[in-house]
This record gives sequence, structure tokens and C-alpha cells, in this order.
Amino acid sequence: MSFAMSNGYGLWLNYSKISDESMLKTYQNQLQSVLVEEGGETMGAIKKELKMGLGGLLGTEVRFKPFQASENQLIISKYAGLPRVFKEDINIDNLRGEGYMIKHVEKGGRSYVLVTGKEDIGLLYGTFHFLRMLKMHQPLASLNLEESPKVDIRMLNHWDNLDRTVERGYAGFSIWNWQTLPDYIDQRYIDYARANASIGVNGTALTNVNANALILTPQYLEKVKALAQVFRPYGVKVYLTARFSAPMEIGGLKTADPLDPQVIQWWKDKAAEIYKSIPDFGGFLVKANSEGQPGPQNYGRTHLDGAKMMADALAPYQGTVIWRAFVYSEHDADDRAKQAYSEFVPDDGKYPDNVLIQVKNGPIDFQPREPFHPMFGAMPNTPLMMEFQITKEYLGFATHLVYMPKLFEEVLESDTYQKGEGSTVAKVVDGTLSNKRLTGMAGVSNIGTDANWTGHPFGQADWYGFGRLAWNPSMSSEKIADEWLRCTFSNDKDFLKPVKQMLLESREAVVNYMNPLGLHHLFDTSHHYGPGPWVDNLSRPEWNPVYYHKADEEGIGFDRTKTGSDALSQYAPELEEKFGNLETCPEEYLLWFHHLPWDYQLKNGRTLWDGLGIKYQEGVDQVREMITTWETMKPYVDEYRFNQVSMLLGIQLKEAKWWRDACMLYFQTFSKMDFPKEMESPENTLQYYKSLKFPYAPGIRPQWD
Ligand code: BDP
Repeated sequence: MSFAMSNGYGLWLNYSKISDESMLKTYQNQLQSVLVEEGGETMGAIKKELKMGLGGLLGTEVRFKPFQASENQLIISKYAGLPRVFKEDINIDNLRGEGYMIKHVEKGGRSYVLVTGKEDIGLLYGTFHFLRMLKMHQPLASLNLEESPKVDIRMLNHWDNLDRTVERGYAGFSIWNWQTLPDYIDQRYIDYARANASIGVNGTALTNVNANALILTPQYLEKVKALAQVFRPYGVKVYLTARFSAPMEIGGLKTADPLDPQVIQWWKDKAAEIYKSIPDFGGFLVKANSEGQPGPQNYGRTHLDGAKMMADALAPYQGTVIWRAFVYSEHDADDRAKQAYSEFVPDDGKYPDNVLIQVKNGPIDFQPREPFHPMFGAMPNTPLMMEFQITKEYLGFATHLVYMPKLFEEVLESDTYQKGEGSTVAKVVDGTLSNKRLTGMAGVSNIGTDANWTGHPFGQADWYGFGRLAWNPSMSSEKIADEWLRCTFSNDKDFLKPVKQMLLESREAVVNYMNPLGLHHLFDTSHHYGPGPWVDNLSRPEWNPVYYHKADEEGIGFDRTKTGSDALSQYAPELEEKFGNLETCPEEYLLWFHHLPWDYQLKNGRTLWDGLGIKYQEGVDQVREMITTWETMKPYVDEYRFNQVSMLLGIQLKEAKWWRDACMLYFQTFSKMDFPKEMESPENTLQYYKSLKFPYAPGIRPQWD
């Protein structure tokens, strides 16, 4: 295999020829020719994809033809444009605009596969689905499926800076080359759009939430316009992060007060300017009054005031404001986990129609495991957008194999009990629980300039899985893993079974070796690479790991029950009861909600101290098992990626041990107990681990926690 084919650039869309001879013959026979309805640029994109996709998979040139009564054909057309003979076989009433139907129909002794829908974009999605089926060697004979997205806005959030560094990016630099835009259109932009369309992603916020106002100047908007043009045929709308103080920084105003008439006018004019050149501009993503970012509170106003002002500016153009709920203040002595809820929930139902509140999956910050964010159960009258982090800031960067859809699935399946049992986060996000007017899911991108886009070859699965779950938040992570593995590597069951298993277990492994039993935010300063549970000297209390684990001679954990911060009261009574009671609190959340003595007895009869050591060890052992599994996969994977993954797993093992040893040695200074017999002895001293410094770790924010 050539370097170009095996370096992973082709993602799950690599279209090498189907190797199973009989499958290939069946497909070739079915796809004698292809009819693609004439139309605009999206139809053009479909044709291009088919040329590449079908051509590659079948190993023959694609024959585009009008309707043939004497050939087996693939027909891609909106319902209105279907050859008349098929119309009675099809009913697309239930499809949403972006939805599609794929159906096999026999007519006059011939066999047809119809990909149809209401809009061009639905046909593009259907085309990608059809190509995926071929890649997965699925039979076409009795095909009859309908698909519509369950969520309206399915977007990536790039934390990309204008200097091309990526905050919390571990796969190279930003793929947006602002210097050469708008004139130079990198092929990557097109492939990025293709990849997103293939999984239904329909929006992208190009810039960091820690925003730079320059992106809103004419010089940059021209570049944004060029990207929007590339993405448009693929149904991907562009959004920008709006720095709240932009009217001052680039507008020359003296204030950014959202109630000031000049400020209001400035945003209105800015919106008009943007929509003039990008008529389908998606809207603004805003991080305000969070971690030093400016916002309405600088002027004594509220998040609601700020969101309203921007919403008014975008409303004439159907633009959306995505206002982030990731807020916590150094002036608020209350538990950080409680602060977003306290600021936003009282205003439930007051936000304008074109505002979505974007809420991180958990109440702290993208940790390996968190209970779901209580806001999801508490704002029935406000559209809440899910924010996941695809990039693995707190899960081992791009060097660890951790299958993120498993984490996403766990959150989406969580029950908020908002309207009784079964009120899952998925139903809140897709709007079915409270019939929301606008729905959305965002994923903080893990994409960069690395040859394979995501650094770790398996990081692609996280991008893929995010898109699939945004399309359908009830999809199982196992099915997603199956699809991705088949499309990316092989359909061989001797490969699929063990590697799928490895993916599905990898998330628990990282929880075990980093943050077991409900521990969280033990990460070292600024870069979040590796353990720093001892850090206690940062200016803001809630930036220090000691704030979260609260280890002392008595025990460890954050008491969030009534005797502590009472964060539990932000959940439904059923959950408050369940998590608050030590008998019923799942052990995976134990130290998230409770401060417990070192000799507290776990369900298996062991002490909490032993249990911690055993979990850390289990995480290390799970990585060893991943290595053993991978070693036997050589026959199914090209040499290049096989070696890449092998080396990365080696690093993962080293770092898993580092986490175990550093954390257990540090906690031992409080527990004063021997390590459990199941745990291997630490390889170095606590002093050594404390001495490690990483001033140039990727994605670093030097001024921060
Ligand atoms: C934190 C990251 C920081 C982000 C912040 C956010 O460390 O870089 O800016 O989240 O989401 O987890 O705004």
C-alpha cells in the first residue's frame, strides 16, 4: 500500500476497491449506471463523490446516464424529479428537509436503488450513507430505510487561533491558513467539508471561544467568505466566535455595554455586513464572562441582556446565537460545579427564539467522567445545546487511544428525571422531551494539520462518532465503532471483534488510570498533560486540583451533599436521593459527591484506599490488554498505521503508570497506608513526579490552570 493510501488522510472515506470478489460482482451488477438529478452545486458534489467513491470501490468508471428501463441503476433524485414509474413506490412525507430515503425497487425485471428526499442536501447525506453501506459490504436487495437528523445544528467548534495555534489541539496547527485565504483554497478545506457532510455535521465555528475580535474585520471576513463558499455545497454553515468587547476593540466605541444604543447598532451593522457576503452565515458562538473573557457582566448586565442584544442583530437573517454556559467566577465562593446553573436557570424561558444555550456535558470541565450537567434537567423552556469535547484535553491528548463516543453515549443516556423516568439527556438535546424550537450539539474539534487530521489514527473515530451522535443522539457507540472500523480498516470479523472491544473498553481504562471513583481535575497546571494532584498555588482556588479532591488525613472527595456544597440539590429529587445516599450512589461517582474516610468500605468489602489503588492498577492493566490485542492485528492493518498505533499505545502505557504512581504516592502522604497488594510498586518517587515540567506541551495556555 502506498504512503498516500495508508497515512489516514482519507479518513473513513477511503474508497479502495472492494476486496471481496462476490460482493464486488453483486454491486457491479446492481450499479450498471447511475442517474443523478441535474441541479446546483450540491448535486455537483454528489456526482464528484460518486465518481470517486463508486469508481474506487467498484474499480470501474461510473456511467452517469438518464433513466434506463433496461439497466440496473442507482437513482439519486429529489422526489419531484424521480422518474414517474417510481413515484407510487415512495412516500417521503415523514422526512425532514435534510432527511433521505434509500429504497430498493424492482421494475420491469430490473433492479433500482433510489436515494431520494426533499432537498439536495438530503440527497448528499443519502449518497454518503449509500457509499458507507458498500464499504461495509451490506446487501442492497431489500433496502428500505429512512433517515432524518434528530438535531438541527450539528457543529464542530474549532478552538483555532488566527496565528494557527490551536487551543487544546494536539494534531498540529489549525487547518485554516488565514495567510493564504481567500485566494488559495487548500484541498483540505474541501475534504473537511466532505468528511463532515458524510456524517451529517452541518455547522462549523471556525475560531476559538477565547475570541479575537479581528475575525470580525473586513480583512478576515473576506477569508471567512471563501471558506463558506467551499463548505456551502456540503451543507456546512460557518459560525464565528464573537468577542463581546469587539465594538471597542475594532469598532472604536468606548463601551461594549449591551444596552448602549451605539453598541446595539454596532452589532446590527456588523451582522448586516456579514450577511451581505455570507447570506447563509450561521451565527455567533459566545464565551462571555468566563475565564477572563469580556461579557455583559462587565457593565452590570446579565447573560440574558448580552444574548438578547446579539440575537436581535442576527434575527433579521435567521442567524443563531449560541451562548455558552461555561461560566464560573473567582469572586463566587460557591462550588464551581453549581455556578452555571445558578446563573442561567432563573432565566429559563426568557431567551429569544434564536438563542441556544450551549452547556458542557458535565458541570466541571470535560473530565474523563462527570455526572451530566444539572442544567440539562432544569431548563425545560430554553433550548440547550450539548457541548462535548472531541479533542482529548483531559483524556491523554492525541497520544492515548480513548474512544470518545462511549463517553458521549453515557452522558446522552443519563436520566435527568425532568419529567419522570426516561427523561434522558438525549431527549433534552433532541428536543423531544420539551418540544424545543431549536436543537443543537457541538463538539470541540480534534482536527489539525497532521497528515491523518487527528494525530492518533483512532482520533478519527471520535470526530466520526460525534457526527453520528449529533445526527441521532440515541445511536449506540458500539454500532458507531463497528461502522468506523469497517470503513476505515477492515470488514474482517477477526479484526472487528477484538478491536471493537478494545475501543469500547478504552474509555473506562482512562477513567481508571486518571480519575477513578469520581475523582476529577487532578491535572497539572496550564497544559493539563499528566497528573498534578498536589497543585495548590494557583491564584484562583478552583484552578487547583486540591480544590477538587480535598484529600486530607481523614479522607478524600468533594462533599456535594447537603452537608457540603449541596450541588446535588440541582438535580431532580430522584437523583439527589440516589447520589446522596452512599448505599445507592454508583461508585463511579463516589468521590464526586462524597468526602469519605480512607478506610471507608467499598461494595467489594475493600477499603476506599485499597479500592483506589486497585482501580489505578486496573487502568494500567487495561492498557496492557490493548497492547496485546493490537499486536495480533498486524495482518489487517497497513504497516504505517499499525506501527503508529503500537508506538502510541506504548506511550499510553507509560503515562498510565505515571498517573497511577504520581497520584497514589501523593494520596499516600495523607492516607499513610500501604499500597494494596494488587498494585505494582511505583517506578519513581513523588518528588520526581512533582519535579516534571512541560513548558512546551501542545495546546498549552500558559496563563491558566
Ligand atoms: C477549558 C480549557 C480552556 C477553554 C475552556 C472553555 O482548558 O482552554 O478555553 O475550557 O471551554 O477546559 O472555554
